[in-house]
Amino acid sequence: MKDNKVFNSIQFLAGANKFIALPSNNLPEIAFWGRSNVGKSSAINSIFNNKTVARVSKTPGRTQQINLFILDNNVATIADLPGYGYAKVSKTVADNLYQLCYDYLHARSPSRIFLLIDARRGIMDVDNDVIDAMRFIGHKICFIFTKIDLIERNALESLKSQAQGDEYLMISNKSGYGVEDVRKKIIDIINATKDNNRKTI
Ligand SMILES: Nc1nc2c(ncn2[C@@H]2O[C@H](COP(=O)(O)OP(=O)(O)OP(=O)(O)O)[C@@H](O)[C@H]2O)c(=O)[nH]1
Ligand SMILES: [Mg+2]
Repeated sequence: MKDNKVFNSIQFLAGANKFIALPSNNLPEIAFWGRSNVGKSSAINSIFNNKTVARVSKTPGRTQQINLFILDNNVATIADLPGYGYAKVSKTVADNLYQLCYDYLHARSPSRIFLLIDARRGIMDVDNDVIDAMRFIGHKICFIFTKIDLIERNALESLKSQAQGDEYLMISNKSGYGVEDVRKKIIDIINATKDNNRKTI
């Protein structure tokens, strides 16, 4: 990581649909979670300047495992979690994926969870269930409102009020709006975590 807040590299580390199969480490770790198709994988690609490292799909519900990436040769781990709330995935698959994410968040204790919310829809009931679960575990949430290029400027205020005192950021992976703010936030999280030595199982 250079002083000018640009990340140098991101590399795929591992993907698994069983929590136990994920390689553990003690690096600061940041998880990207949110509804299916909200733009998690696209955000990882734009934040870390790599167009293809995380697989982006026009079809929702494609990512059915947790994918881990290593930032700047062991500065941090980035986790791309499978999205929730996609109606066309069977209930069994959806329940298994949710359990996978829940186990991950519970046992692996990421330094921060970025909860991505489609700016056109705002926080939905299905997000609130996840938010409640994360608060129950004791996780700090940072909302990222995505697809800002698709909403009117005057809709931004109502989004801010939805964050209700939690940290929030806004990005467009299409225009690049807000991406630099997310990078700064990630650097702050990494620096704050280094001293605390993130616990892993
Ligand atoms: N207009 C616009 N489209 C976006 C933006 N971010 C992502 N998309 C599009 O949204 C779709 C889904 O993006 P992904 O990054 O695959 O979403 P995801 O949250 O990883 O989806 P799952 O892995 O299925 O949960 C793709 O067609 C992207 O091109 C954005 O900021 N603006
Ligand atoms: Mg994805």
